[in-house]
Amino acid sequence: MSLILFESPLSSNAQKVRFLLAELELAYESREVAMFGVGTRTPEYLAINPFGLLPTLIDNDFVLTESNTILRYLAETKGGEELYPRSPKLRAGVDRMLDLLGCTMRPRIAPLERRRFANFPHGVRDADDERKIEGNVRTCLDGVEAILPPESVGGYACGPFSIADCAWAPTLRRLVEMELDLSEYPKIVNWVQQLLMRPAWQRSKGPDLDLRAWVEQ
Ligand SMILES: N[C@@H](CCC(=O)N[C@@H](CS)C(=O)NCC(=O)O)C(=O)O
Repeated sequence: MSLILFESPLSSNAQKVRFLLAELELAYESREVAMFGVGTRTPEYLAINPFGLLPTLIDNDFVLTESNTILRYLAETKGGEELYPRSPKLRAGVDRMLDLLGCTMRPRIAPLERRRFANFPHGVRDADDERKIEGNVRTCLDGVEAILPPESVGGYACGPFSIADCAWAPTLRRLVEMELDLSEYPKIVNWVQQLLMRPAWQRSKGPDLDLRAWVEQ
């Protein structure tokens, strides 16, 4: 079996996949591609991933893009079936968390990450602008807190640990790094604590990020 992951330590979407690979104890070859259009827009990388985005997984001769699709594929094919349940209602719960992350949370939190970590727009910090963006993130967190199951059924996104947790971990980590006040969200706080303590996350999360240093180079 040969797995190759095109990734970057700065990519939250690649972190999801690294986390699942670590949970499944799967060996893979890591190929680092520089982000922010540097390595991702080269003809060589575009030939592998025409969107110029990370991550890309190659499983022998099968090339797969889209991080959540990669999570589903690895769970289904590499021994992680219990992490992506078959029963339609349980599966829908996991899919909901994957879609919620990609379609609702990421578009809201990415502008805040860019301002806090990447010093974008350069040299300009606007407290009102950041408060407004944080408000959008909080509206989504209100909903997440409302739908998270009680701690007694497992404490993860859908109760037991699943690929939804692998997907959310890098974004939850950013919430902590941004020091967002999470005190109104006891279920989210418990979820973050459980998730970020997992040995596979500790092994795969990579170094703490200093995007500002990278961007200013
Ligand atoms: N929907 C895609 C989004 C991938 C994505 O936006 N990746 C970012 C890194 S997290 C990227 O490669 N950006 C291009 C770049 O930095 O050059 C997925 O989930 O895989």
